[in-house]
Amino acid sequence: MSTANSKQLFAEASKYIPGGVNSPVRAFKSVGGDPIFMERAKGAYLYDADGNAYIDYIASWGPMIMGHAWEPVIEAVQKAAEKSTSFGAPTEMEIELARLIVQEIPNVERIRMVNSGTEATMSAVRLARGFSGRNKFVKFAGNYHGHGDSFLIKAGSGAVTLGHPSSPGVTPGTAKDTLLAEYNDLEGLQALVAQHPEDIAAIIIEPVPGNMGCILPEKGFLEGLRKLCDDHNIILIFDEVMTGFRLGFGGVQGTFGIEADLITYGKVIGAGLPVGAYGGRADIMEYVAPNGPVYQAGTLSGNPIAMTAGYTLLKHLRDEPSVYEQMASRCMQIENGLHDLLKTKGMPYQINRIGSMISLHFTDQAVRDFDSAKLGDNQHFKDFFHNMLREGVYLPPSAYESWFLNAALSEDDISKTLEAAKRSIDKL
Ligand code: HOZ
Repeated sequence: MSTANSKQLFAEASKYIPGGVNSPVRAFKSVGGDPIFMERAKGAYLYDADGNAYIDYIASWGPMIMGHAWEPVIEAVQKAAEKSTSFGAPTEMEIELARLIVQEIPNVERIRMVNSGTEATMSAVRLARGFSGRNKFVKFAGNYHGHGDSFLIKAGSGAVTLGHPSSPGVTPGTAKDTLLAEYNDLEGLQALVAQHPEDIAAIIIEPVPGNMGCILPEKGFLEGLRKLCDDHNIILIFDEVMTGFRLGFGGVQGTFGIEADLITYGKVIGAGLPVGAYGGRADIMEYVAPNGPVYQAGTLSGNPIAMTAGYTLLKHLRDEPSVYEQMASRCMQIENGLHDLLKTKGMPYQINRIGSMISLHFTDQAVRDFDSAKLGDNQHFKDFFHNMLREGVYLPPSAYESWFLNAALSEDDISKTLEAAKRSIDKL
């Protein structure tokens, strides 16, 4: 398989773009080698600049639930583009998408559209602070909430992939208001809250983390978290940028039956276009400008093309819940197949899976938090990643990222993936 064109494009990109990429994980730093430049994608397949095809297990980090270039979205986007790509004034499509979400997600009583998950989480924390009059908030080690200053402390995803979970450029003044807890450690969290009884505005969490690999909440953890927030008048923010409309239409909230006070969403709201949103309790959301004093704005917020794309996708997912069952069943086939292969090989590994999210960690310890996620053998991951890539399977280029399945994956694609995994694991 030649990747000469990708290599050339990377060399050219590196002259103009820092590191040759516009988002660090794409640079392949943690797995080594040069990134693959994509030219197009259709259904479950990516096609690179050299004409190679790959079965895609990233789905643009979640949102391509129906697969790439899904016709209903493409048609809707083309029609919307003819009417203008941006107005900077309200449009009816913003209402359609907001109404769909508010009507279907029980505790989202109001929703504000923004342009990315990062904007959504930054805005939600600012709102929680403004509403409560408190300054501090809690985040969990290894959770990633985008690249807002106050979140880049023990962050997961690209930050830890590159070995910089806490970024230079974040001032001590900002960092002091971010309190850190360990995921799945309710007692530790209770103790932390007890030390700051009147100061914590919010607890923000990836309720099912996907940025230190995929990790599942242990029994009682999310329930205990909800109760703790109620007991201390703390606003609970679920960051569902990855899990929203993916684990099921209701995201983690729907899957586990737990309601947050504020919820943040990302690119899935725009079917892969640059969109995010935050929503939740009306009393809190009405505190946002122009009704309330907490400021947040954006010319591109509620962009007509992105709203049309998101509405088309979400309406389909609401009406066709079988999409979720199909993706989960394919994901389970991958899980079972990998178990068989890795057990036969006799090497230490863990697989975490929920719905259509899955991750593989080369360690014999259960992966349940940031510390255990760090125990994975990265050399094995690197080798596995590159073996799979050569076989035409595109996995996340970091052991700290979840894999995301899409509904365009066929039985045949799953069989091909497992055959590729067999050859890849044999070579480890
Ligand atoms: N770290 C991001 C996903 N968790 C990757 C974003 C990207 O490179 O596109």
